[in-house]
Amino acid sequence: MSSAQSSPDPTTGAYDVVIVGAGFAGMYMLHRLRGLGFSARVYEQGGGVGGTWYWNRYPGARCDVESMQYSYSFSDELQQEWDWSERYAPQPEILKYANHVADRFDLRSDIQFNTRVERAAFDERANSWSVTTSDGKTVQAQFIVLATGCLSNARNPDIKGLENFKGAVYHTGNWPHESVDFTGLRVGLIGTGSSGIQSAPIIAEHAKHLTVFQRTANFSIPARNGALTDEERDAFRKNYPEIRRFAREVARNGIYAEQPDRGALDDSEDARRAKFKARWDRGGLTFMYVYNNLGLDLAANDSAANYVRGKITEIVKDSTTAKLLQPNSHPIGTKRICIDTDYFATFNRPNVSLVDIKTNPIQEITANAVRVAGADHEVDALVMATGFDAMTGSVAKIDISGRGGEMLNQKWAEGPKTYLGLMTAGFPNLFIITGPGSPSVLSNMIVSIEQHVDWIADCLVHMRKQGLATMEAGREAEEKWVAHVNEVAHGTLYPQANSWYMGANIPGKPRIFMPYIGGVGVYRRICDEVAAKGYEGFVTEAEVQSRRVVTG
Ligand code: NA7
Repeated sequence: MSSAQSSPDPTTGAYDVVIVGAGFAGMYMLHRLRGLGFSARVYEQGGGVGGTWYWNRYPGARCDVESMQYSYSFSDELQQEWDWSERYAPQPEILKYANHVADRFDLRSDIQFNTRVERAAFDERANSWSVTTSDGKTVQAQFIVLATGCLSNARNPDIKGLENFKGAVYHTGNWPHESVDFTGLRVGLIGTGSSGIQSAPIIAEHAKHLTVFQRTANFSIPARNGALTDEERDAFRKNYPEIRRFAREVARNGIYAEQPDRGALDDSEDARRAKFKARWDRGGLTFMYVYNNLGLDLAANDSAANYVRGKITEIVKDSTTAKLLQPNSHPIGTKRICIDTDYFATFNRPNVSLVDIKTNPIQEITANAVRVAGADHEVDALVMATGFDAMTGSVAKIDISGRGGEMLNQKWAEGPKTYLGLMTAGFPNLFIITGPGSPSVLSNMIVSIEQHVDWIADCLVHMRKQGLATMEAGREAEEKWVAHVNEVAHGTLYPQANSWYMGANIPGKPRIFMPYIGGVGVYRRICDEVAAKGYEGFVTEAEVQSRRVVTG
């Protein structure tokens, strides 16, 4: 464990590395760099660590990957000592864990909170980055690592009249720190992605009335959440080496689970139903991994989708509402599948109603109502569960200029281009953690974060040993990787959905399937091979003798 605060170079005042963001990616990056003797400064716009888990404080917020797996693996002491209370940790507990990690590894001294990185410009003469922050200061660093998160740029939709609404408006991705009391209020909830689906049942328990405005009906599987027993925790702890290895190398999505060995249509209808039932009863994301072709074959996918649609009909008493809640516009799993606690049953409550805004979009929001098809649905408060400008949104908020003053936003105007999701050509020494073109949001994020951080740390050590001043993605390697990411995506059903994976939730955003869907194990092997071949596809420049920026 390192404890000393990073000091910049005493003569130049420059850091080796600036890290943007103190979520799980930024914290682990800092920890690794310190251990390797690099000086690093982290800037975090929030008032504390935790990233996504700092901002998403809405009622019912919890992770949809099981806690024993949604946790760091880099320290065995950490994973042995931390007690997760439930199968799926609620947001406050994940935030507590993030704070525990920050304290345990003494990270805070190198993190500047309440500070946004506004601009980063590569200086070609100095081979370093000039990083300007919201407090008006500029620092130099040889490297910049964007640990800005994939679901961190909350997006308020542009709905006519929203500014005229007299009641409180909340966004799930930017929830107040104080508790919000909906008792006795009529609440309107716009959005039925994971955040809407998690929060609706809790809001309904308190509100006088909850009106859910649904544009796209979503598939959701019961979480079957519950307290973890000591035996369950111990079983994980004893087997962590194998569980973590499996998650990294074998499971496509970085989650240790039984792997499917056959396609859905290889089983008889009865056998198929029995398997779907077993997974439904067990609950959780692994519903989608009962067969190996649900993301590839539409007929196979339909069998799973029909099963879930049938379950919705069983749960929801009013047949019109049940029909509306049945997703029909996309194959199951091609929009991030949701994991819920009593979402569909919530519509059986007398104080909950569902309004279809697909057939008739919201016309306008007035001082006290949401107007749809000429009818005013009166509400006292609005909850926007309308999602994020995913994967690229937080990168795009920073003015980043690379070689020749090229702006990253301009380079990515037609869609993000990266080599391995880690670097982008023309922007030397700039790394992105879980960037577009890597498995990222299709995986257990912590598995992907640790892989990227370790790869970047190894890369910086390599550069230091070799006396390299810069490294950047080669244009040709980048083109090939972008084509490969696209090709793999188009071999699946995923591009058929208007999902945030495709940028489809942001008007005007290019429709590109952003994450790499080849699986975390395959991807890790590719990254490791590239490194083993001397960082094949990357372009490097040696240090000029008189200028040694990296020390140690
Ligand atoms: P999501 O999954 O992007 O969901 C956003 C929801 O908001 C979705 O139902 C959208 O409908 C709806 N939406 C977005 N804009 C509008 C407008 N303008 N009008 C009406 N409805 C709208 O975000 P979440 O926060 O729920 O979840 C993000 C991820 O966090 C999740 O996948 C997990 O990985 C955790 P649409 O589907 O676009 O028709």
